[in-house]
Amino acid sequence: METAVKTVMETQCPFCSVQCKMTVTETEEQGHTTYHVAPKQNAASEGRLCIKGMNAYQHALTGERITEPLMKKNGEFVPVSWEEAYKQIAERFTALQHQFNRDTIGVYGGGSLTNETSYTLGKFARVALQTKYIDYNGRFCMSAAAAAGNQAFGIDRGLTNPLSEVRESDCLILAGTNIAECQPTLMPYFRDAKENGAFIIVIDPRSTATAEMADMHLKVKPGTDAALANGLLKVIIDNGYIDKVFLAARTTGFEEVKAHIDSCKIEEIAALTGVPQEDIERAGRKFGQAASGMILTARGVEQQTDGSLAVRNFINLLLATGKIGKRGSGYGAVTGQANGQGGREHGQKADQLPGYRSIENEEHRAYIAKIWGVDAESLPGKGVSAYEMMEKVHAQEIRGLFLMGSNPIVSNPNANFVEEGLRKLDFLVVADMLFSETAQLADVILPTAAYLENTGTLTNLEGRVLLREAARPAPGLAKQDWEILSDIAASLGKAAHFSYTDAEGIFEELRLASKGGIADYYGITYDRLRKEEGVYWPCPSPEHPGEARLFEASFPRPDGRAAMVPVPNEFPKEQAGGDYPLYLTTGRVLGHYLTGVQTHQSPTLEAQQFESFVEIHPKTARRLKIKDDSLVKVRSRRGEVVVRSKLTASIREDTIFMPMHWDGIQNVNKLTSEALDPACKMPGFKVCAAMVTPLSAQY
Ligand SMILES: Nc1nc2c(c(=O)[nH]1)N[C@H]1C(S)=C(S)[C@@H](COP(=O)(O)OP(=O)(O)OC[C@H]3O[C@@H](n4cnc5c(=O)[nH]c(N)nc54)[C@H](O)[C@@H]3O)O[C@H]1N2
Ligand SMILES: Nc1nc2c(c(=O)[nH]1)N[C@H]1C(S)=C(S)[C@@H](COP(=O)(O)OP(=O)(O)OC[C@H]3O[C@@H](n4cnc5c(=O)[nH]c(N)nc54)[C@H](O)[C@@H]3O)O[C@H]1N2
Ligand code: SF4
Ligand SMILES: [Mo]
Repeated sequence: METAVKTVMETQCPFCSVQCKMTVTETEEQGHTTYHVAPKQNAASEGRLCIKGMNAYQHALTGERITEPLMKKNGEFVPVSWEEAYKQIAERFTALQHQFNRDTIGVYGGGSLTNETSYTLGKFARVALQTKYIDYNGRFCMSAAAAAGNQAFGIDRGLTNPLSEVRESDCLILAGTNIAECQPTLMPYFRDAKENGAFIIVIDPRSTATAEMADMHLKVKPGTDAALANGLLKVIIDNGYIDKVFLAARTTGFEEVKAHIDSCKIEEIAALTGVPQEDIERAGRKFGQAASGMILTARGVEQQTDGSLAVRNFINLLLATGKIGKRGSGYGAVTGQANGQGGREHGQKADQLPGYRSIENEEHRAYIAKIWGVDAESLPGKGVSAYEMMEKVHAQEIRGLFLMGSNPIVSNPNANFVEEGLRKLDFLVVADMLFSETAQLADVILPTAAYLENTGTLTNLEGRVLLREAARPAPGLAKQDWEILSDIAASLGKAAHFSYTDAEGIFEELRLASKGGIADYYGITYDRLRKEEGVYWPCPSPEHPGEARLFEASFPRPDGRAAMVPVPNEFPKEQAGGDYPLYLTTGRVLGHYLTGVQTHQSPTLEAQQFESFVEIHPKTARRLKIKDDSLVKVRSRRGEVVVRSKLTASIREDTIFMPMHWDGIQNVNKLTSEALDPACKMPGFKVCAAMVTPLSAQY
């Protein structure tokens, strides 16, 4: 009798920032292969998994994986050897750099990449290609919160406290974060907090599953969070809930904030935000009176053209009430992608060197140049943000692009323009495991390892570094991302700087490169990560336990204090009216991930939700003669899409919502605007003016 052969794979989910651990067991029996997925204990997920994690193995094991390098010849992809692919890449990039200049090649990364790959990608751009143009999809994800954290606290780490302290907090404000669908395994922290007596306030234009758990839901008009935070601040200041001792000892700028708040009128804020005055007053009182409190923000607040300021204003609320640097009191930017945190620390950003060092700081440049064995003068300067890179692609200032871990045709705002630009490129290289919409435009596609096959560290939303080790070999000729980068660097004559043999070797270099930086990983080793359930950064020495709660004694700014700043109620944004009378906001659903390249490969997830939709309030729909579950056209000043209507009273009457997980005719980013936050270059994904019409009326 044939016996079953079991392969047990210990791994970590490739999707969101919780980074749940799991065991995937493959059983071969009588010619059949079955998979069993079981959650595994670790500190953040506490042994839970959501539906995406349970089904992640399906995209990694699909027959649709890219398993060999492909090159476009006469408009068709044909398999080639790695040698041929590398030769072609080196020749084309070098020729373009000779013909134009070094900066004519752009590098574009992603927050799903491990710390080791993110680090190598930054080095690849600066040392192998010597281009200043590198940025990554995290610009669309974390940049507003990062800017706000850096300005207010002097450091940007997702949560300033460990997740476990959510349970000990008396009042929680969840602003523009739909944890129930986007970090589902964290929900028990909030339910427990509630059982412990916490008061939970959710700020969202929709009654999401997260809002349903709350004690209060402020159904804000999209794009007006900065004003709403001013309203809450006003209630707190007017009622004397401020912490004078904390303000005097630990902050600067309160007087300016107070003067600004004194000039704000709560009725005006209520009218602007669409939140009733009594609700603003009650929420402000609850937060002001609570002994401890936390504020978490995510993309609802941050993906705005004033996103960094809106976050600063929520931070103002924490500082005014002294609710930070203490047990159960702190701030959290709920990071998004698997390595949304680590991916923004080690050099994928246009202005950044590893360890969160600045590419414009002479000392930082000299330190990193020494680690890399190059002249500091040879390091390029600061480049531009992700969408600005796409503008340069469109203007043909960037003629060649190296893309690893992103699908910009679907995820960038103003997607029609972005696609037009990418089609103009002289040479596009995409490293991916699947045929993304962007990969289809490539000249060369390089097959990479998926999460089950790839070793490296990822930093979760708490700033906890976790090790994920390869559990099976990559299919066919697919390689690890860092291997591909090292090989191309070698073809460009830079082998000496990229002589890595494994991910751990890169991590050892990253430890040194980050040493003394803000995001200091020096004390973290693979051995420690294997023994401990992850280690928090900053961790400056091997004996250091890692810092779980930040800011207990001081803030890492030159004066040791946190900086408060007055934030205006209004910021110029596209307003609804005329031909586009509705506010369109965008986001996510439980069962799909980002542009859907991975989750659309899962039959289980696809069965849950196989097409996009637009949420419309029934009253609005009646006015526009739109029936439920019917095809509609959604238009904005930039383009149009066709999706199915979903009538729901959970959304504001002046607002419609679309998820971002579909491409082509359903791609919501054909509608979104190219306007960026001037401080951090975050696009305003969360609000633009739009209109919906029944499709049938068009024919
Ligand atoms: N299922 C699933 N989970 C994911 C992802 C995924 O694609 N699918 N992606 C991961 C990534 S990369 C990220 S960045 C995170 C994103 O996590 P979230 O930011 O929580 O997700 P979103 O759905 O983009 O937006 C959150 C909420 O903001 C609300 N919102 C819209 N406009 C406004 C506004 O003006 N103000 C306020 N206050 N709220 C507003 C939306 O209605 C939505 O409910 O999720 C991660 N987890
Ligand atoms: N309208 C609207 N647009 C948005 C958002 C929104 O809320 N609304 N959110 C924005 C946010 S927060 C984000 S994070 C972006 C994300 O948007 P994208 O950057 O486009 O992210 P993904 O869809 O995850 O694309 C990742 C690609 O990389 C591949 N990939 C995954 N893992 C790896 C790996 O380890 N190595 C390599 N080489 N490839 C890999 C996948 O197969 C996929 O093709 O979208 C942004 N766009
Ligand atoms: S998607 Fe997030 S919450 Fe769900 S299993 Fe993966 S890491 Fe955990
Ligand atoms: Mo994200």
